[in-house]
Amino acid sequence: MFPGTPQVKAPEGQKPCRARIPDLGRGARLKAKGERGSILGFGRDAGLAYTCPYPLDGPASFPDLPEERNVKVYSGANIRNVAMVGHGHAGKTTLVSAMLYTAGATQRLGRVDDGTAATDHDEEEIARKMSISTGAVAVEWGNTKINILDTPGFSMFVHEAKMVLPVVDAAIVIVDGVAGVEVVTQRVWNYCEEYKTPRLIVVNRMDRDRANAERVLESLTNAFGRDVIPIELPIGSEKNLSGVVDLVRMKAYTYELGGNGKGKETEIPAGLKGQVQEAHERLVELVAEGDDKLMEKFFEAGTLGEEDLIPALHNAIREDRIFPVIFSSGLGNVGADRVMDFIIDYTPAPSEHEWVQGEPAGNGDAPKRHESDEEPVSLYVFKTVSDAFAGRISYFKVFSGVLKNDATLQNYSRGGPEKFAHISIMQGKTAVPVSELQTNCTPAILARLQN
Ligand SMILES: Nc1nc2c(ncn2[C@@H]2O[C@H](COP(=O)(O)OP(=O)(O)OP(=O)(O)O)[C@@H](O)[C@H]2O)c(=O)[nH]1
Ligand SMILES: [Mg+2]
Repeated sequence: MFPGTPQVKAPEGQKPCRARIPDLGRGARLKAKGERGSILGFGRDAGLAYTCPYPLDGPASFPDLPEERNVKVYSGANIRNVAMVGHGHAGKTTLVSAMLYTAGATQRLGRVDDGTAATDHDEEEIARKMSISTGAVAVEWGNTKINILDTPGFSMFVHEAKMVLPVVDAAIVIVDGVAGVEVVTQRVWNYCEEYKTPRLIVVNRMDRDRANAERVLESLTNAFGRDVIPIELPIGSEKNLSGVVDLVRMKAYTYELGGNGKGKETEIPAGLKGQVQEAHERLVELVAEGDDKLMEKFFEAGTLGEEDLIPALHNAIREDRIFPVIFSSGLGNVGADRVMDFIIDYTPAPSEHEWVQGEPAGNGDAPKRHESDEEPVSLYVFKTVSDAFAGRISYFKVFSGVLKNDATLQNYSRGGPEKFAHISIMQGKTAVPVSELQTNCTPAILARLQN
């Protein structure tokens, strides 16, 4: 037992309070006025439990605890679950490495080519320099935790991308800056259509010779229609790629190729101003088209500010009315910070789903579950593999309730009970054991199932 009751830093506008630590068990959860948060920080005392008498919706700090004992708490609104999907070699795994490095989760930029990318850790993946199965990592960016599933793009393994769509709230479609839309890009797009998954398109590898934003944008609109619209433009290309312009906030960010990935806010380059203005106006018009009130405002003022654009774009993306496009170079670490910003601003949080509908058991009704710890446990297994040593391992996402280690649940697809032993959270190649999992804790969790 950890002695004492540390002071918890209250979110802005709320009174500070005392936190109680009832239990030091792994995976213990934070309870705060019916609100729920997941616990990060897998240090020596992973998963400390705290109770706190006010709702928390951001990271809570525990200043009285030694550094390595600090944990962060996230509620549904501060979680994003996304899948990286796209054609093989478009740079999905490298971009995930760039996000991890930029967010300070790794000390160096992991590379697929030298076997150090976090989500390509299998021996076969390292030898072939490509993803073969889905890799999972979580990254903390600002006050949000982004759970990322990195799927393979090689056509023989692309079914993995389809398997994960039911457990994510958005797909990040990665497209090569030279090749544009390729065969597998179209395939993953069709999967997203089937599952109605909101999409954010990242045109990546913009530092390559012959990378061309205009040509790729044309190939995207030809393939997927006029609702595909840039919300960023690159500054320079090929070896001279130096940054991006945010068309919503109308700000430019510059980077050092191969640098720390943190963009510096600067003036929009003079030579790009005309093109940026034109692209901004097209974006504003498209966003206003989907909303009568905004349309009225747009006609009155002639334009819309970011305070209107950001929420309207967020809703349009959630409803699959707009497919925004941004630009990056994973290997050069240009724009990875903006990819994370855009994921947070524009892709839906799990708490935005009112409920999820399960399969009916026998002739009964299909159960509806709300995203809440208070509901009965329901989860969706998106992948099961057989391991020579560990036996049957399943990857799943908890949609409602709290799953305890060693719990037995009813399997609706096959009928019969399933026992969940050794439940863990995946972070790259590391499986972190936990004693329980909360709703939306992460979509990449694994358990050994025994019938
Ligand atoms: N020039 C350049 N090369 C890149 C970039 N991103 C990735 N690459 C290279 O492209 C190759 C493929 O990168 P990956 O990150 O493995 O691509 P992927 O989309 O994960 O590929 P699959 O796992 O096979 O679907 C590697 O050799 C990378 O080093 C980039 O931004 N610029
Ligand atoms: Mg990959």
